[in-house]
Amino acid sequence: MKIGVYGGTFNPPHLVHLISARFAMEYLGLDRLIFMPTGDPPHKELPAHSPPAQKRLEMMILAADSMLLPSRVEVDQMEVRREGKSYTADTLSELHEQYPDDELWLLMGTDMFLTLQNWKKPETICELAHLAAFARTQADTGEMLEIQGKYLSETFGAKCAVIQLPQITPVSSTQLRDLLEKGEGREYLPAAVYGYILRDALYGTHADLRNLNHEDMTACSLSMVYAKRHAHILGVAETAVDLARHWGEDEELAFRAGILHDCTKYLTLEEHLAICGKYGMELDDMERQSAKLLHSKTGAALARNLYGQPDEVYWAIYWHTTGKADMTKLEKIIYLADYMEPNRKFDGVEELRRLCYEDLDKALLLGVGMSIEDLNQRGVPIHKNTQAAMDWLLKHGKG
Ligand code: DGI
Ligand code: FE
Ligand code: FE
Repeated sequence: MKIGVYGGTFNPPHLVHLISARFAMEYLGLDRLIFMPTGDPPHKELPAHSPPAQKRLEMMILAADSMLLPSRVEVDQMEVRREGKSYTADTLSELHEQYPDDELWLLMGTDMFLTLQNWKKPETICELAHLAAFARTQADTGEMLEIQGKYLSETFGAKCAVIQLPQITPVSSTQLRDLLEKGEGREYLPAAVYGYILRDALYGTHADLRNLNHEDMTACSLSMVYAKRHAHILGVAETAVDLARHWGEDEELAFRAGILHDCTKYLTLEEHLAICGKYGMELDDMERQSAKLLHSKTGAALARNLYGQPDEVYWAIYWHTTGKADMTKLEKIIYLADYMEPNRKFDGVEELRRLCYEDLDKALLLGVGMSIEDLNQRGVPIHKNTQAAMDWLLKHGKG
């Protein structure tokens, strides 16, 4: 197996890192890629106000996840966890023990490549891994890299490759930090990383989480969930706005409820219970045992208490999983948008989509009915609010 090892401070990780990584995987034919955020970097001090290693690690995890290659790309915590200064030679030794039969490729920027002889134990590095330097600009391609490659191979037996990156708008982490402080730069970041930065007010950003514009609210929401759910969340927001327009409901509230509805989807049961406890939410026995049932409640709680959303948004999120008797128009819209946004694929979804624009209650009856059938088939107990939604629709709806 060929494994790429991409180290760096990732302060913050940005799109040029990801594009470089993807390009290296293709160019070198890597089976896997390991991002290795540094803990305490030996070659330079981190600039003032840099987030601690743990936060850089969390941002790197979000960035790597956004590549949507979960079985091939991972983030290793070895250097972040290691006490004291971290050296690449030590890291490679440890990786070599983990992967004795695999071919390691150390990926790095040209500045690193050109100074490799000054690192700790360059001979060990060159023995344990091949080297790949990213050439970002035309100037990088020049003689210097070739001469350095030759020098490293003659001196340390290194095997080197130069990866000429495609034309990309170059941005350095230094430039990016300056931009972020001025409220700019989000186009250089995966949305989830930008959202993480806003939520934590990193790099001098100072977003008011209770008054976010659409773009920033989207970034914050996406930063809270795995990337595989991003398309669904965006689809729900878009579909909810469309349904709101069709049915004369408030499009702004529909957007906010849609974009935030699943923001707590991947919390653990303990985390859900902590949030419910914090905001004094009453739970029944079934809810206390089910993260799936709780994510709508905790999503609502954070929408209100973290993102300053009004009651309408709170309740639309609160009821989006089970539904309930006598739902408001916005509640119906979010429930249905969640059910049939464009990424949902199941038998009957087309019919449900059509009904949503014809009769909300009929659509709801179909949706809740399918849910109950599905839960029954899987032997999952029906929550009383799901049943109450059904009963109400049968009595009052046009079923
Ligand atoms: O969060 P999404 O996946 O987008 O969709 P959702 O909020 O409708 O959640 C669906 C999950 O919730 C699904 O795994 C089943 C669960 N669920 C929905 N209704 C009930 C339920 N679980 C139980 N136990 N009882 C219900 O009535
Ligand atoms: Fe949900
Ligand atoms: Fe959802």
